[in-house]
Amino acid sequence: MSLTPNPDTRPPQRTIEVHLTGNMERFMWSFDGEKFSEGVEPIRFERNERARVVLINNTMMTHPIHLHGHFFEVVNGHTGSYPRKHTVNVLPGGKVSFDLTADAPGDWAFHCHLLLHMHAGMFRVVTVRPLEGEAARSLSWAYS
Ligand SMILES: [Cu+2]
Repeated sequence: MSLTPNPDTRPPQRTIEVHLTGNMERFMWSFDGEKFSEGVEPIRFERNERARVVLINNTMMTHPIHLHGHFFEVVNGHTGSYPRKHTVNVLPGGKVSFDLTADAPGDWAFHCHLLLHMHAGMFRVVTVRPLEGEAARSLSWAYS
C-alpha cells in the first residue's frame, strides 16, 4: 500500500495490453513481438488521460519494466492506496496491471531495465500529447 492516498483515483478510461515477448535461446527481446529497431509506433497517451496498462509476460524470465517521466499505481487490490512505482517486476508467465495518469507531456522511454534486453529491442517510446501550448493549436499527434 502507499503511505498516502493516490493522487488520482479516476477509473481508467481505457486499457492497453502490452505483451513481453522474446526468445531466450536466440536472445531476442521485444514488446508485442516487435523489436524497437523494427521502427515500431510509439505508445500514445492523451495528456492527463487515465489509462490501465496490462503487462503480460509471455517469456520465461522476469522483466523489470520501467517507464520514464511518470509514477504509476500498481493495481493490487488496495484501491485508492495502490503502491506508486516507476518500475515493476513482471514474473515469468505473469501479469501486472498499473493505472497511469499521463501527466508529463513529451516522449518517454519505456523499457525493460535489464539493459541487455533493452538493447535487444524490449523498448518503446511513450508519447504524451499535447505538449505545453499545443492544445490551442490542436496539433495532430503525428510522430515524425
Ligand atoms: Cu527483460
